[in-house]
Amino acid sequence: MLNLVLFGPPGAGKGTQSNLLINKYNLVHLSTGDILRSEIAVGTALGLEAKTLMDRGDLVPDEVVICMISSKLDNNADANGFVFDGFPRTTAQAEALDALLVDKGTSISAMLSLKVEDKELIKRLLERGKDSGRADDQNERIISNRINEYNNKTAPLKAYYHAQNKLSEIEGVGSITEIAKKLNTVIDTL
Ligand code: B4P
Repeated sequence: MLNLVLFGPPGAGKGTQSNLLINKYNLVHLSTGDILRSEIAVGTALGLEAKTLMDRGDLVPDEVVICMISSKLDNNADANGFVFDGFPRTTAQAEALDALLVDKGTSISAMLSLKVEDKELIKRLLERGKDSGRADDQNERIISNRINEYNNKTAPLKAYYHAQNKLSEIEGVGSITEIAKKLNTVIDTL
């Protein structure tokens, strides 16, 4: 199986590049952000709990997202592999993901980490906020909180995957096609 963690700060292009990767390599896309937003859209209890946190740019509790991913893995038992987009975001999530994949007789193939400077991230997210309807894209204070959450809780995962020899860092500035080509080059050597 090909199991990729697509990594990077908010607005780095994870969602954008995931959509290209799932088509090219016939993988299942698991975006915790998308799953949470669909829970909010249908008004589940989980969605209501997540909305307050997401609107502020805070992370949702580990137990909630781990449970969501676990059930998605069970529902896609025949997949060729997965693109994990926006998950894991904490060490507890990374450890839980490793354990879930061991249970399925597989493991993470690589972490692909997109590098983009804060100024560019803020510009992209404010631009998306003009029509995304997402409260967390609407103002610079919330975007800065998301970037802080990333720096404090999520960025340390690069060391976690580096220790497993699975980290590749890719420049995330340039055209979407150029960045996709760089990701494909790394994946094709796995
Ligand atoms: P996500 O949905 O994961 O949001 P994101 O980080 O903003 O998305 P992404 O990084 O994929 O956006 P993209 O670059 O594609 O999370 C939202 C919230 O959900 C979190 O803050 C948290 O509250 C919660 N959450 C989700 N997962 C969680 C977890 N595991 N644990 C706890 N909480 C969790 O797109 C950004 C913009 O850039 C787009 O407009 C795109 O068009 C543009 N863009 C992309 N590539 C570009 C390029 N090369 N050049 C110029 N623009 C580009």
